[in-house]
Amino acid sequence: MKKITQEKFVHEFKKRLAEKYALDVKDAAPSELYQTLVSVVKSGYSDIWRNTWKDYVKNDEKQVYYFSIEFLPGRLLKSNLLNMGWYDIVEKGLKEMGLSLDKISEAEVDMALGNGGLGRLASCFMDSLASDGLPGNGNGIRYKYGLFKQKFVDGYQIELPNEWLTDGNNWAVARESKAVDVLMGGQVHLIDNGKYLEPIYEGADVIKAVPYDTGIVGYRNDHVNTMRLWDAQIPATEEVKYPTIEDRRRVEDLTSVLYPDDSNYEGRILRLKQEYFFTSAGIQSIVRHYKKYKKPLTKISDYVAIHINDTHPAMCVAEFMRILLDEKHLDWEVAWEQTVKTMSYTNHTIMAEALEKWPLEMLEKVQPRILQIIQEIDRRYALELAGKRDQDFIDRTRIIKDGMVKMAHLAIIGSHSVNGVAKLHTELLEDDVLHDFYELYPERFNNKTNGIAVRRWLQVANPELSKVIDQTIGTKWRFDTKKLKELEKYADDKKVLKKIGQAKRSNKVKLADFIKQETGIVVSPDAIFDIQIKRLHAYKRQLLNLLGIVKLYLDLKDDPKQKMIPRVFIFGAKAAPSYHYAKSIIKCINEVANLINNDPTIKDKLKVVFLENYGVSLAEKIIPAADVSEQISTATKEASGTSNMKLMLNGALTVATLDGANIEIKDHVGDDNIFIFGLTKDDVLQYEKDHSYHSADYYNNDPVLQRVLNAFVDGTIPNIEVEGHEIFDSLLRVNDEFFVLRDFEAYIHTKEKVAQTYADQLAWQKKCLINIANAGYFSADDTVAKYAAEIWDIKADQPTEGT
Ligand code: 26Q
Repeated sequence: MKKITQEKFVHEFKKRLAEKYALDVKDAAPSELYQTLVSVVKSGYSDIWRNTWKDYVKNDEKQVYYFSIEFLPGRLLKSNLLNMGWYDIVEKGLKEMGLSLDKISEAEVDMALGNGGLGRLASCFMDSLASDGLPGNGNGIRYKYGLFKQKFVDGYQIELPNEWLTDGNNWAVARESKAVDVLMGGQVHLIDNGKYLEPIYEGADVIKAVPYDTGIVGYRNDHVNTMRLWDAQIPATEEVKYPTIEDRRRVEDLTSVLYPDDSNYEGRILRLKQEYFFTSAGIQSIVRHYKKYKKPLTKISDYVAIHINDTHPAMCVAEFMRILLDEKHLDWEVAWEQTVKTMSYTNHTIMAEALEKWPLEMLEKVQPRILQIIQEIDRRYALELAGKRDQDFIDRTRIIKDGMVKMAHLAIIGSHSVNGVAKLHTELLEDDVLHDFYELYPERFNNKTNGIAVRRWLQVANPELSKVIDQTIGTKWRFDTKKLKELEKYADDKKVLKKIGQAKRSNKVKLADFIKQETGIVVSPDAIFDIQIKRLHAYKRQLLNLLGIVKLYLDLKDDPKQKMIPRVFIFGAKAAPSYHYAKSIIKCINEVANLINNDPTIKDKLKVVFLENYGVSLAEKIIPAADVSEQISTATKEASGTSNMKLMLNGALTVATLDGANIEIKDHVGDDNIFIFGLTKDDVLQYEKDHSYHSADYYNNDPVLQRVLNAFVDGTIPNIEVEGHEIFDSLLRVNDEFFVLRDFEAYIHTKEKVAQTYADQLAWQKKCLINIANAGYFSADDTVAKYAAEIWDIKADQPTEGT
């Protein structure tokens, strides 16, 4: 990294501000200061960035390419400064000029090119690949509009476009010289030219894919990787083919919007086109770059690993085959061997409605040659199993069935590795959802429990707590998060516990100020801050949380003098625009919030805050201030979860079902330091098998539950005539698919235990400390190191001295 001193930084910053905007520091707007700072920061790592990728080729290093249709990096400024080792110097330098890093940082618009967990995981992995010194690249789409901006109007979610590029994004560099052509649509015929079968395309659209590269700075290791996002443009030679605005739109729209549905598959042709577009562009650029290695294509899997993040880039398998066959003229068998050795696939869900299946006709429309290749892979797969497995097995597992292409089957058959994202999730894949494939290819299956970028989620987001940790165990944890474990030695040290409590309190004061400023709601930092932040989905059961809140409210109305520790319930959640039920839950939460926050008998004993537009930057404000982390999905439904890890790392205690990575959190902190409740995996699977669950029984037999549910339909909660009935019906008439009523009593009981525990602050802080100390096990640095060793077979740089 370029060396810097405070003096040099101040000089450089002023010089660039004057050059770029002809302004003095005191006259510049925050966005001008921000852009200037970006240019200083970029100049600090640009030499290393160039060296990093050149060294890969020079040293014949194997590289991984992480293909993901979503990346959710959030803001890059502070995280880059931290990783470069420049944070303190720049913060002080800015202060010397009368400026604040915090304020300038707020001028950065979040890069929100993802929906939630899967996209954020991809970005945590990018940070960790670089920080582990690994040769790793991202490959994705540069959407013109990020995930919609959420507003509430009368309690309803409204979606506004997220035009994140209006100010330009100066972290990325457009590389016209590395553009590739992607062919889509038209027809294809194979002709035998005497040497091989040559595909002849007719009437295909040629789309120019232009890469925008962003440097991903490793943590103090002089290593900068690349995240490459593709934009779709009309090639200069093809301008005449697109004479009208609508024609041009057809191309430009390809990379215009991110699909806002998560955990719910929708078979839209534009989505399929996006999938092929970034897959083809990425694979073409990899094969082109491989030439620099001067090695034969029959060895490409020794130098290239390609990772398929969920099935969205599953066409990687067919596109790689297409290039090896049609352009490089390898034999099928040789090409197939290289493909399987190169590809690996992560599954992120077991929910049937989220599994991608595309009609053959759609694939044919998007890329007829790719369909041909998939059909041939499928034919050979069935042929190979014929006689070895019964017909039923073959029909169940083949790629094409009933006119549909199953993308998960393509990814599994075309990869040497298939992994789940938490122990329980992998177990469910092996025993249940993908059991046939597990039987067929047991060696391909493995678990890689998710992890998080501890640098962003603790060092950047929570400087107060970071300082306390430094003072207690030194700073080594900043390089190796497992060292956080040393905190456990101080579990009974009252001084340390008090300091942890003070850091939390000061973060809660900050969040309370923010809430006041954003919503006008006044909350007390002495209340329990109880947090649920994640996409809004029925299986995540925000509704269970809401029923618990309504119960507390009704109890307080019965007995307003009741002594209780004040509670503040904070929600952050976006619903997919087409997900009607999720939007109804948002409306109900907002109306319950209105009712409670404006009821004078409640005073400040209970407050409900639903913050708008949840995303990475808002998460960085909320998480450090959390006391309680709600991880209450129906067991088996949440593949892993990652907000559970972020909250634990920041000293929140988890209220959890035995689902996803919650189980591993429990295993690390022990039963005394987490609040577990509810149905287990086996209970849920049993109910789903024997259909013995009748939600109405729980309503009929529990007067408390009756009263809470009636509040949704009898006017107690105002302004939800429609939504209240919808929710009531979903729980009672449609038999409560996610067992909300079944888990209600256990949940209430557990929340009572939480409040009792909180009353003894020292005991509470001890549990917080144990959670922080054990969160190091969920570092994405370790997760990625396992992918590198066990799946990708890539090696790290020799570590350099921290700067
Ligand atoms: C698919 C087809 C068409 C349109 C949209 C989609 C689509 C988009 C996004 C399907 C799924 C997603 C996102 C899924 C996701 O975020 N899954 C989460 O992944 C996390 C990281 O592994 C886990 O921690 C969560 O448990 C899982 O829900």
